[in-house]
Amino acid sequence: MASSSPFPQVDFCIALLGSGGVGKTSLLKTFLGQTFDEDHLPTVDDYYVHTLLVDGRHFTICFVDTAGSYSFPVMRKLALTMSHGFIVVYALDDMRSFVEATSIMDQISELKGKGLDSVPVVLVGNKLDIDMSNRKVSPQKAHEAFATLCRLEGQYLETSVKTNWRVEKAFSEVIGTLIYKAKAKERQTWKARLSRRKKRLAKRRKFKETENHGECNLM
Ligand SMILES: Nc1nc2c(ncn2[C@@H]2O[C@H](COP(=O)(O)OP(=O)(O)O)[C@@H](O)[C@H]2O)c(=O)[nH]1
Ligand SMILES: [Mg+2]
Repeated sequence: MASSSPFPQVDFCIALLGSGGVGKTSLLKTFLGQTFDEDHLPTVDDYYVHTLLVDGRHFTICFVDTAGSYSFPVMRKLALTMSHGFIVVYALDDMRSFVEATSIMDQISELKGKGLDSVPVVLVGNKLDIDMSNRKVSPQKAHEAFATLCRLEGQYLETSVKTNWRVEKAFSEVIGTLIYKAKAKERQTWKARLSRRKKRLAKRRKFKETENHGECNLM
């Protein structure tokens, strides 16, 4: 049946968060097959709907490319609330963007980490191609920051969009976890359905047996 909603049905939403200028739009565009752009055009909030074929099944994913920093706090909150997985980006040559990224991870943990289900998050240190003398955050510091947020499921990765290094991995980590969780949920639903059906059949059988023994007392 055709949907009356103007929006396509999506399986998951993944938000890219982080300060302005760290490479969120570049990461997403490169993942979606567009070429790397040296120019920085500040993003408002962009939504990309993309279909992926995994194990013979199509998954529709909405990517939310958010504006950096505090420019649009309401939009930021909306992206946090509506998304199922997160890619939090900072630039390796920018300490402020790292501090901002840890604060964003705190917010995600606060908002999403209270349920039983953990939330897939990848923390990305981008611009690995820069001169290492300009590096402001050590890998150790970043790993430590990630480890303190134990309710978040995921990992820390260093990428370079410029040299197309580990861009795909940043996305496949989050997407892979979401698909795994969706399949596990489906399996659980089927198991529960099967068990309900078995119970119903057993009840019916018991009722028939009682009826055959002439002990049925229904009117
Ligand atoms: N050297 C380098 N520059 C990058 C990299 N990724 C993005 N940039 C540049 O950083 C600037 C900001 O990128 P953009 O994707 O617009 O950042 P956003 O504001 O976080 O979406 C642009 O000039 C990009 O060309 C990278 O891996 N290495
Ligand atoms: Mg952008």
